[in-house]
Amino acid sequence: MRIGFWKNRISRIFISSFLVVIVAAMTGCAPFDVNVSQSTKDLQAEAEDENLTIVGFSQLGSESAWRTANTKSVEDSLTQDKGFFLMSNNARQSQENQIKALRSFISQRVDYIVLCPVQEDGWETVLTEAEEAEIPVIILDRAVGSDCDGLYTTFVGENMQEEGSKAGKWLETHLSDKGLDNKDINIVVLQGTENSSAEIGRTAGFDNIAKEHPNWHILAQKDADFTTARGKEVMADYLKKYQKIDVLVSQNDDMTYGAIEAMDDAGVAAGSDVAVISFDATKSGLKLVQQGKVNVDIECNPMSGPLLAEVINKIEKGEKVQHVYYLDEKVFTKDNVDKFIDSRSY
Ligand code: GYE
Repeated sequence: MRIGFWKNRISRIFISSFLVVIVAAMTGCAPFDVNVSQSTKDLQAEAEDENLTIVGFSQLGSESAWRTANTKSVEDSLTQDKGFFLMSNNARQSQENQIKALRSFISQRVDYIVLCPVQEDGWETVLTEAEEAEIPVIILDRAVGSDCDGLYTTFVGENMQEEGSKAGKWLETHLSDKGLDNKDINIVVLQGTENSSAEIGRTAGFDNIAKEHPNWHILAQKDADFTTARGKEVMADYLKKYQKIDVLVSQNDDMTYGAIEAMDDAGVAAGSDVAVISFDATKSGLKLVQQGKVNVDIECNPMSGPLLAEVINKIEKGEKVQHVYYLDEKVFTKDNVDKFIDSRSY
């Protein structure tokens, strides 16, 4: 538990910003733009009385419906009336922007940093700077590499390798039910953002099952960056290149939408000519399950905001927290989708 040396955190930001302005005025060279807007100043002044917990949140981007839901979950959970002052930054899929945001949070001496890392590697230096500034870091959603194991307090997110395993186990059952256990099965994969823990985990989880089946042939695994446009492009290439595709594994619903468009264009029936395995289980993805165009949608739960707020409050109270918190996640097929789709908020 970090021993903050100033009781009122907001005054720390306020005073440090004020001192920078003085230094800048005297030397004519601002070490960084001090552009605390009037609304932020008002909020800081207001927060000063309430002693809010200041959280700097580096979100990796807004590439998918899942990401939008994840951002909303955090912003709805870390609100002023719940005791937080949230500074949120969208890095637009750039690690460089995330590192800049973290350094800005460090210089403003926030109480916590929440990082949703666009990729696994390249965080050791900046997370060491946060540690030296005695600012606890919470990793959200995606993971950082093992070289950073001692540099963050806890991880709150999803078990991506388990999600990949669930996909492999579903395919085993699907093929067995159809009496295709020993038939040659041609598989293509649309991977998410390269070197993201979502891509690494889902790929590893599925591959571990696939290697138990010599009759499963993974023809190609290509990065389609979790977007619909790239999913359509890569799937169209696959359809041109491979005579027979039996299964598509698409590592998120947004890429699946694009892949289905490509299959429609090629006169291939998604969900029957090609079995479609998708991830995220957004409402739109579940609708495709109901329509029979997606055979299984493996849930990846973006609603980590409430658990994040709970963990920060535990740390604030000096309570011990786990090093890893995984969210509950289901598997959706035609058999159970109707029970859950109406309650899906994203
Ligand atoms: O599957 C995808 C988003 O990091 C688990 O990122 C998340 C992934 C999710 O773009 O839709």
